[in-house]
Amino acid sequence: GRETLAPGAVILRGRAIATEAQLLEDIARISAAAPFRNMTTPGGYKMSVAMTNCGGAGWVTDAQGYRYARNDPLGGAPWPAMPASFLTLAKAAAAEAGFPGFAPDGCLINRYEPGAKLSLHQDKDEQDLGHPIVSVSLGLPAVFQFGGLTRAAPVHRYPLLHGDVVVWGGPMRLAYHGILALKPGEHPRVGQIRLNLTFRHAL
Ligand code: MD3
Ligand code: FE
Repeated sequence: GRETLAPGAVILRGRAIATEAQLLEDIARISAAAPFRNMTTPGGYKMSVAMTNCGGAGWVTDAQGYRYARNDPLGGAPWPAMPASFLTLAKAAAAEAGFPGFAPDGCLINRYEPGAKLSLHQDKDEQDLGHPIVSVSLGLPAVFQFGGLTRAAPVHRYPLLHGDVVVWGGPMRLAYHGILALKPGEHPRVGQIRLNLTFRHAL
């Protein structure tokens, strides 16, 4: 099923289910080479969400600030390559949501354990904000918060479930959004965590 949250923001419910096994295998391989880590914000806080990346552009944060880096700061090697399973899904979902020709150069992989959250923020570290972002949710359900273009705008809450794919583009590309603290639980194939992939054209 398809739901439109706002102009340019489309949820494709269950769109990733058909390829979940390959996606999970690829996440395991990527995180064996570039481990999940809890990065530090420029303000000195350790993020509760653990992150890694694949592709040519990886999102990182440390005392220097937020940015995209071609190499993993842990060890200095390039991030693992973007697997075909990721790229195929991201491109197809973007096209189905009205963004043909999306060519992501990076994928940020977020891992939530119970209690982990992502406070309300904008994604604006990408060079050209005309490109959409595609997100894929796997594992435990989460409550997604979706606001407006200012921090003061009212915030709506939506569940994001295993297999859901969301495409964010157009006027909503700079909307404030976040994830409430993950509730404990067990997903039959993913375990006691939530994983989220966000595909970006960053550099
Ligand atoms: C709306 N991730 O990595 S995905 C992030 O579930 C991030 O881990 C969340 O926010 C997660 O930056 C939410 C949904 C999402 C991603 C990017 C967006 C929503 C967005 C960019 C603009 C507007
Ligand atoms: Fe975000």
